[in-house]
Amino acid sequence: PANDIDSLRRPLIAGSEKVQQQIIPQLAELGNEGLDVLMEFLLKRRENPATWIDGKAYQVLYNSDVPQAKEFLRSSFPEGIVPLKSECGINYNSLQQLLAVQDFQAADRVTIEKMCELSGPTAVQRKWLYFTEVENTSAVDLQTINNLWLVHSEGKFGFSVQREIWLSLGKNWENFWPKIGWKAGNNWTRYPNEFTWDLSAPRGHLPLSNQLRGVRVFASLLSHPAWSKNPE
Ligand code: UYC
Repeated sequence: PANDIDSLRRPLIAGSEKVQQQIIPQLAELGNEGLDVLMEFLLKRRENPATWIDGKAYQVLYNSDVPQAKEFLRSSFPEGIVPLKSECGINYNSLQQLLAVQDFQAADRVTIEKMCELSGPTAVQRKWLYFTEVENTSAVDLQTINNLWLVHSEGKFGFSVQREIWLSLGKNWENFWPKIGWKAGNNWTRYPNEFTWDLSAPRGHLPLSNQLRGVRVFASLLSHPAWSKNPE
């Protein structure tokens, strides 16, 4: 195993994302020594914004039952690897934890709840948003939610991914829905069972945004300044 570790350690640190993506599960198979390399990797990269590669390494440690891994995360990354910044005093720990175990369905529900919390008590009671509320939502908080989704989904899910696809289609909704798996032919995908709650989903499939009351809320979300401003 010592040999295996050495031959994986170097490409984990210096390899391309594709190589890193393949190496992380191999290290996970190698027990404590493999986990040590993942811990070292996360510490080394912690000054830089977390990417989905960090997310993969973090998830291996988070989902391991090895005590050293648990202790490492408790002391070095108690709130995960995405800074849980909020301008509105909102706690994103529950979202972080659901995404760390890739429970995308529960994370999707919590995302809707947090978006309502961000808009205030009347939106929380209503359980859905007005587009005017979305326009006034904090960019910092939206970026936190989005970064959590990106980092824990191999960069596949998140509002910024949806925005990128939407823009690439010239903001054409009818082309957009099938592209992200929300409509097939004339049929809307039915909530919740017809949606794909794992990484086999198309890019941009999650998080969901109920279209029952029209497209304006989603349009406001995808047009929000949070996505054109540099993250702070
Ligand atoms: N649902 O079909 N959706 C709900 C989606 C529509 C409907 C929730 C997404 C089309 C009803 C979420 C799509 C439609 C409810 C989503 C989708 C429809 C409901 C839970 C593809 C009928 C019960 C959160 C665009 C043709 C609740 C919430 C209610 C719920 C998401 C029906 C996350 C992405 C147009 C009847 N759907 N939704 O908001 O409000 O309740 O009555 O989008």
